Amino acid sequence: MSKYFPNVPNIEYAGPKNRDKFTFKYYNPDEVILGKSMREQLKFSMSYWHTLVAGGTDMFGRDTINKNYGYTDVEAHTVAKAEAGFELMNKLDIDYYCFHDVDIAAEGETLSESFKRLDNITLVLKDLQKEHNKKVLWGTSNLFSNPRYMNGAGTSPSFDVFAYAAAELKKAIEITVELGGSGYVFWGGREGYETLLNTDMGREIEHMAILMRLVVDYARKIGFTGDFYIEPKPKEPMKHQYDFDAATSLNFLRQYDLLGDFKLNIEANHATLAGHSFQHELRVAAINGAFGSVDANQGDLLLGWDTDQFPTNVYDTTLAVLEIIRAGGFTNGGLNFDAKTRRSSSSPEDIFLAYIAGMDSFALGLRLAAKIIEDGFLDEFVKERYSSWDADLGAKTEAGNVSLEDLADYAAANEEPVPSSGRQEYLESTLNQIMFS
Ligand code: XUL
Ligand code: CO
Repeated sequence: MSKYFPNVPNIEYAGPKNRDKFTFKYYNPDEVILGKSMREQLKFSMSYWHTLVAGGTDMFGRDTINKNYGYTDVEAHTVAKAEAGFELMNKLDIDYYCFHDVDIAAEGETLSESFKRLDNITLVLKDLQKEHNKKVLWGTSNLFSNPRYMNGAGTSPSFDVFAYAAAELKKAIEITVELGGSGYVFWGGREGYETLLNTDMGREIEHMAILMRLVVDYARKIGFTGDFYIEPKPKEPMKHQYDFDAATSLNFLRQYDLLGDFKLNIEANHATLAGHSFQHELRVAAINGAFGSVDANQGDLLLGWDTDQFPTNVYDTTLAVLEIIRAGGFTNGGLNFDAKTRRSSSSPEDIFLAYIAGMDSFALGLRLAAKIIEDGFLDEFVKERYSSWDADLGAKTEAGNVSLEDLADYAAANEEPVPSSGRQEYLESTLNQIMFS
């Protein structure tokens, strides 16, 4: 099938010395690394919205890339877009995709028209999935673009808007189940505020929890066995969003007893917008048993907004893969490229080149993370750094078997404690040595 991208061949692994632009240099899908194929370790996924829908429009200019796929009629275009997506996944050897309801079928004039369009395209997607052996990583509902959601969806001050959002969520979860999706994402696009002067924050957050509980209960009732995810983001579009970062989202999930059904979908560019590193957000999710999925991209520190660029920073991909592997790897989740080409990368070929760049950067990250794990130096250093907790009173303290008096007696009987060096620079240079040797 080479109907929509005739200039692009199937992308195959050719090794790091190859200079053909349409090859993988590091991603060799069936090569086994750390006990699993690269394909299983990385579980790459295509984002329907950036890849098949977005045309490059920004605040200052209109589309630079044509995503009509040869059709202007809504129905024909909807099907062509899906076919183009499967051609792209086939050529890049990507097994999964993620979508918002409005990506797969444009919203109609009424709820019933929108739902009819969704039903039609779901049948098409189901067939395409079967024919090409592709799966849905997660589905979601776009509850932020339509003007009705300008004050939020689940957190809207209007009950009617809340109910409308519930209807859209019900349909989106039905489609996700129908397509066999293994996840469902809540990204709180406008679930936050512009000013506290007009906002009842406590009530809004409570409403969001009610809506999530209703969706979970309904989804389980209709047979959804996958994971729900919150995708934290601190701001943009709103000045403040309630799912600010991993820690804030976990607090919400715990408070409303939703942690049994939810994990986190960590996006690199959202992490940096929150003033954290990608690695930090992955670690917070992991130590709370809530690591679920990843939206892979990167921001530009000089721009400071959600540029959703394809990830090419190999230090970041390496440290991210290290966190993912230490968290036990992906189960229902995967690595979704929530990434778009820059506005001036304006040809269809650029989309393939961007995916190759992102996939190769994570593949190289996986190879380097494996080197770091196999080398063992970092693990050994951290183990040694905490070794005073491994025996005697340290171990008893961790086990909860000491009193404050025991600790005071111990401190009094000992000399002034001498903290040991954290050796940051030495660790950073040794990391370079491991990565580049
Ligand atoms: C927006 C973003 C979304 C979510 C899904 O910043 O990341 O595309 O991933 O709604
Ligand atoms: Co995202």
